[in-house]
Amino acid sequence: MRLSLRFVLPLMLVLAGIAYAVAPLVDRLTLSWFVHDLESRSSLIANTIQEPLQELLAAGKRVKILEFFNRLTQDERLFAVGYCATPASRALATRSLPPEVRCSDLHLWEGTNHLLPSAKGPLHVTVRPMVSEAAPEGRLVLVHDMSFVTRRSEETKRYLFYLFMGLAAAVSLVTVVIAQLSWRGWMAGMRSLLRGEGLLRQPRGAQPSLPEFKPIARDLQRLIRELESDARARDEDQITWTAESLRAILRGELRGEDIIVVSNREPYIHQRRGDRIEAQRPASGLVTALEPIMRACSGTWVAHGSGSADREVVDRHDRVSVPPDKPAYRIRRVWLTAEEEAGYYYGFANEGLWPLCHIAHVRPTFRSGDWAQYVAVNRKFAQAVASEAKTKAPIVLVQDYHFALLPSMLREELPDATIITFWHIPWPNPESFAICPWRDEVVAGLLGSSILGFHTQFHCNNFVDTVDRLLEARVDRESFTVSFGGKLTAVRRYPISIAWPPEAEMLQKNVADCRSAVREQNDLPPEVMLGIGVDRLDYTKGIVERFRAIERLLELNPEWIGRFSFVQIAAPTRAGIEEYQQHEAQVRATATRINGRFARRGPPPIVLKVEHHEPREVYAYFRAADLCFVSSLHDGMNLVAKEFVAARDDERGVLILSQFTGAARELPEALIVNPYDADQCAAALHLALTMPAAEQRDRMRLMRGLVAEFNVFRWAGRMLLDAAAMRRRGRLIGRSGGVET
Ligand code: ADQ
Repeated sequence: MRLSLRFVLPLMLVLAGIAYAVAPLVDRLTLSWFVHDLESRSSLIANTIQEPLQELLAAGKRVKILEFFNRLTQDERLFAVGYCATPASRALATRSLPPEVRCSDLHLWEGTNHLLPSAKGPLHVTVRPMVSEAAPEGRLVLVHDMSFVTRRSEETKRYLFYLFMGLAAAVSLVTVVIAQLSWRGWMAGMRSLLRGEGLLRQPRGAQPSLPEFKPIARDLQRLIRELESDARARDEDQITWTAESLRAILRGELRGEDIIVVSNREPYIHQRRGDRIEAQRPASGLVTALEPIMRACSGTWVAHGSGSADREVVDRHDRVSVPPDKPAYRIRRVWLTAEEEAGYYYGFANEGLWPLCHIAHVRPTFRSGDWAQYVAVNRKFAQAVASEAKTKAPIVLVQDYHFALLPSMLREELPDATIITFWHIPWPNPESFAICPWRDEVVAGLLGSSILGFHTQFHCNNFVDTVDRLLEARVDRESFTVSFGGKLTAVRRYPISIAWPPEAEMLQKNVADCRSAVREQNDLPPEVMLGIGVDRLDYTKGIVERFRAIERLLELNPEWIGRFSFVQIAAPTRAGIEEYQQHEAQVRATATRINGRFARRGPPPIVLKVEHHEPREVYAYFRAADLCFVSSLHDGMNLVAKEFVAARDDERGVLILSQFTGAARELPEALIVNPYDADQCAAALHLALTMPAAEQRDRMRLMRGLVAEFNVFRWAGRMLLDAAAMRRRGRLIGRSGGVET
């Protein structure tokens, strides 16, 4: 409307100006037409009255002549009539004859258009010869009132003005309608461009993008990306990422935003210990990373309530405020029946998706009953999130493979939400993934996300290839976005990490004390060289392959027998799944067999501790060890590798790292190995055990520098800053789309 006025008013003024400019021309034109008419009219009158006037003149009836003239002037336009017998005589005329009309001047006016001004308006004087024998110089004067010409001219000007105004309105209307239509077309095109659509191949039935955008599209997208990466580079150079800086940035960037985290595991588990209730904080990188966000934004964390006292501490909406000593955010607990947990968690998530996504040669098991529970539990969480949302557009952080369907379900419940999904495990190639009977549903479910994060670019590539293979979606490999069902998902790499610096408590005990204490606790001689492995007892971690590598080391370099021991801390996990029970048995049997082979001469080569340890104890083992061996057959990232590096503030110790971990891409200074190659791993073990202190320090320094810089606060902060930028861009596009409507 505002645009219409801005356009129509000037146009009307211009047209009004034109109307006024042409008015004098109209005046002149109408005057010449009317003068011509009056000439004709005067000739007609003169011809018509000639005969009766001649007769009256001949009869000398002056009175009759005057009556005759007066009758003639009853015509509203004929103002006066007069007759001059000679230039010297007095005019015989009606009283209305203007005094300026004198017989002496008539011969001058004959044949011309003579106009006289008067109070009523201009008068038109016509002189016609009225020759008779008695008066050879006789002349008839006809004076017409021309005020009607002025009136007509005014009327004409007025109509002309109205005509131009009407014309202006019509032209404006047509122009505004056309402008609106093309503006909307352009804006729609621009919006789709900014969203990354329109450049790529169109799915069948989709509207083709506006051809006029194509030349600028790539440039525009490149510019946006450059600006974003510029800003990102600037941010990341300038920010030292700590829990505090993350909190401060979030307060600035996401002031007042409604933030909800969804994960299977809760950040605080309430357990009953006799008549006391304890709030346990699981040792998880995820909790460490996301808690500062929740504290900064007073968010809500939706998770499965699994603790024995969880139900006792919640309010009637199943909420509890945490941390217990200083409440800053709340947990909304979702209760699962045993059947739901069996199908959703143990079944589809851990017997289906986990082996499907890890290439560890364990076949996934797919059961339709598990799938049904997985769908139902995802739906249950979607409803819980929707009921916790304080605004229509919250930021929801969905964690891991337990919730592949949640993003699209949430999108239905909260269409304006910004959904960031992080997939903590690898994404396999499309051929491997395609064996899942519900592959399309899983991929489509994830594409409900605004941002979908993986640890490595390789996993991003695999996901995008899978989408390309399975769904009718548009994939832009330049911006790494997928457009599916009219919604855009950005697929991004966010390598997870650990908190840096580690909590002071973890490094409290000095390295020398850790070395002696750990050896003592495990009945190992003080001088024995020590290796360490810390994992959940999971077949993807390559524990059996690790033990075989140790066996091979002792075969190839027997000088290490009795001088090297490896402590494996293995936390029991998913013990309800048969595959894990078999794996545990295999791990135990392999350790026993190898120990049986080499234990005769001194301490056992392998010390297997199948139990959970507190993080402080784990760090003491890291500090006590000469090497840490991470031999995952496939691992999204592997935080143990980073924790070992963080624990070594003495800059000693060697990390042996599987090439199949995400961490291997970030820590090339580790000894990178193929865990399936026992000889290569044995050589790496030997190299580590003999590595000079200076080389250990050089490698450790570089790795510590990387973990310090790319820590878990950066992981969380980067995702949220991207979400904030996405929301800002969305608002901008929304606003520019709303201007003219
Ligand atoms: P996980 O497969 O659990 O994580 P990882 O990244 O190594 O693997 O994290 C394990 C965590 O548990 C570490 O913090 C470690 O210290 C701790 N831990 C392991 N064994 C323990 C024990 N016996 N006692 C105490 N603590 C123990 C998944 C993916 C990974 C990804 C993470 C984070 O499989 O690839 O790095 O998520 O995204």
